[in-house]
Amino acid sequence: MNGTTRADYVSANRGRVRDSYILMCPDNLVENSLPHLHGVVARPLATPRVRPAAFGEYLLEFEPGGGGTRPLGAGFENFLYVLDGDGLDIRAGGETHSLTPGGFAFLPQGTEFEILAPGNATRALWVKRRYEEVDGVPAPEPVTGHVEEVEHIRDESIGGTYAPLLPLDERYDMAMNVMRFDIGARFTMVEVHHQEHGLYMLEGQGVYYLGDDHLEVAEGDFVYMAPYCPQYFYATGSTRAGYLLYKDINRDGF
Ligand code: UGY
Ligand code: MN
Repeated sequence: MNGTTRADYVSANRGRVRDSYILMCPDNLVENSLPHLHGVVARPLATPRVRPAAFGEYLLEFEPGGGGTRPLGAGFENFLYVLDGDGLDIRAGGETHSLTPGGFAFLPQGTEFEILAPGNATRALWVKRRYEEVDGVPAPEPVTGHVEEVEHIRDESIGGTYAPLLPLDERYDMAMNVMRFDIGARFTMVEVHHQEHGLYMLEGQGVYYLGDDHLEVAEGDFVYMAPYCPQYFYATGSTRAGYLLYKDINRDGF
């Protein structure tokens, strides 16, 4: 590679690994491949190797025409969110959904999916976890949609809005929320809760207080927050900040 990149200076590294959180920045992400995905660079963000994470989250970079060579997702519930590019075709349960940036699909455990980037390069996030069944609680349904078609609900405790991409009722054991913060917005409390988070910065920048640290975060950064990690965010910069947040919900923690 010609020229000097920020990664040439070790002291420019912003990545952090702590007991209660992990920060991974674009400069930290290593190329991987995953079985049955061809023409796709996979960058694992969280997996159960980050103890105690009970979910996987991957940044997928599709080359034109890249995709799955067979149905994927067996044994897990799966969520896909298109970040940018031409989009993805997701085929599941006999239907094809064409997702553009901001589009998403949730497939309950037991519904495998085919995936293809039919146009030019596309980037997407893939979240997977094992569904936690509860006696007497019906199974979740598939969901597809677009972030701009979902209601963005004002929440004073975060000083911003959240858009639940999935229903929040007890059939669902995971939430995927898009949170948005105007310039200067801040949480009104330091949250401490038993759920874990996978947070991907979609836009803007801000400061995350995690455990005992204050960390600058910006578009493209990923944060894993373990259960009980104290967390507080305030938006900085000159544009709106936003992130996509995974959270396990509606289960008792046993
Ligand atoms: O729902 C949440 O736990 C959310 N307010 N947490 C966060 O954004 N760090
Ligand atoms: Mn939280």
